[in-house]
Amino acid sequence: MLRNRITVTPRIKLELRVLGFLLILALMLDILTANAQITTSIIGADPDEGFGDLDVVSVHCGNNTTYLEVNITVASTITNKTGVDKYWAVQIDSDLDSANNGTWDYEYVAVVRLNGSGVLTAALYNSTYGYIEDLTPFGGNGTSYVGVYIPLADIGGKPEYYFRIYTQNTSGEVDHAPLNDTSAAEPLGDYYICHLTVKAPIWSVKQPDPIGDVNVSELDVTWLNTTLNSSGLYLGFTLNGTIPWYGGEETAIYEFFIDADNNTSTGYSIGGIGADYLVEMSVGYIPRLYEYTGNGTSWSWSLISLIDYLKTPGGTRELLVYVPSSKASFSQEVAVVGYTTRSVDWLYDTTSPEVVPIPEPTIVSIIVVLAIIVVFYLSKYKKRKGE
Ligand SMILES: [Ca+2]
Ligand SMILES: [Ca+2]
Ligand SMILES: [Ca+2]
Ligand SMILES: [Ca+2]
Repeated sequence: MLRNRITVTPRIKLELRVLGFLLILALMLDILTANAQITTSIIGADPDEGFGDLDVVSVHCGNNTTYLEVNITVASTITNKTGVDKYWAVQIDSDLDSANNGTWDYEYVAVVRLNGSGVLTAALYNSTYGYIEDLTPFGGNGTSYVGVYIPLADIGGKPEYYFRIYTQNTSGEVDHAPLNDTSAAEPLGDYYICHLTVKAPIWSVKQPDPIGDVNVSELDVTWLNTTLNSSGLYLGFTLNGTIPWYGGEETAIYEFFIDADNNTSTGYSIGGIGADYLVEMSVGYIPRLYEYTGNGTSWSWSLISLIDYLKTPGGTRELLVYVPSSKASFSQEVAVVGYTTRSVDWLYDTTSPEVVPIPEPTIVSIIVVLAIIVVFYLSKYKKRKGE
């Protein structure tokens, strides 16, 4: 009896087919839009060192709610070669501890592989190259790029990631990016930063600097901007020219001298301040935070940590960095002097000191303080009445 209650008429059959078709269409659209919605932007560039399709020249990243997309542009059109495997690999530091350790520490590796017959595949591995899952690659043969979609949920779903790139063929590793510059003063584990969300600071102090006071546009500061709040100190240069992508200290060095107690008798004496901290970035490297260890005039600094730039500086006129209060203590209002130079000729630009006020107390903390005062006087008043 019950079985006969549901009779599949031709009309229901048709409706089921339409429903099925719609479901498949929706699924396809979902997959397509999951990938199509991603807009990538350039986060790093590397010189053409003559390694052809295994030579990294730029790196892009972007994301939607589901995927992180990483895209590597190479120096020439990619071709397959019988008997040769080609690899483009992205090492991913997802817990961002490379900044603190000063050594490169990655948790994941996304590897795109082109085999001898021209088939492009990709997979995600852990830090000991244990297989996690297959990934969706794109580009490859006949193009000058390779890219890969990585599910964000499988790499920790973080607001930013640090990347290092390398390429490899059957005989070994070929190119590294950022450029593995062992001649640098401190060849620490530099990397690219992929920001999934950019927190642009609202400047509390903006100070102009003359245009043309140094004849190298990327060294010519036009604005020094600062903000101090309970979470840390934001520092910004606007420059007259665009910041190069690589070249190290020969090309450009950007420095912020920070007088953390606004006291000239402590720290390195420069531009009328006593700098207790220094933030320094050589072009193509990650900004570094140092603490002053000298006698006031000696050039003596000790590295605390690498710190983040808030936006990719290469190819733009803005350098934005952030010093979290977990890495430096700002006891009073802070004074900052900006300085730019390059080691090839030591041409430089320097700014006047800029004083950043201590953060104003929030409404909540004002109410709490007022409440404590009221309770204190009330208890005093009660005591008196009792006497
Ligand atoms: Ca390269
Ligand atoms: Ca790590
Ligand atoms: Ca200037
Ligand atoms: Ca000081």
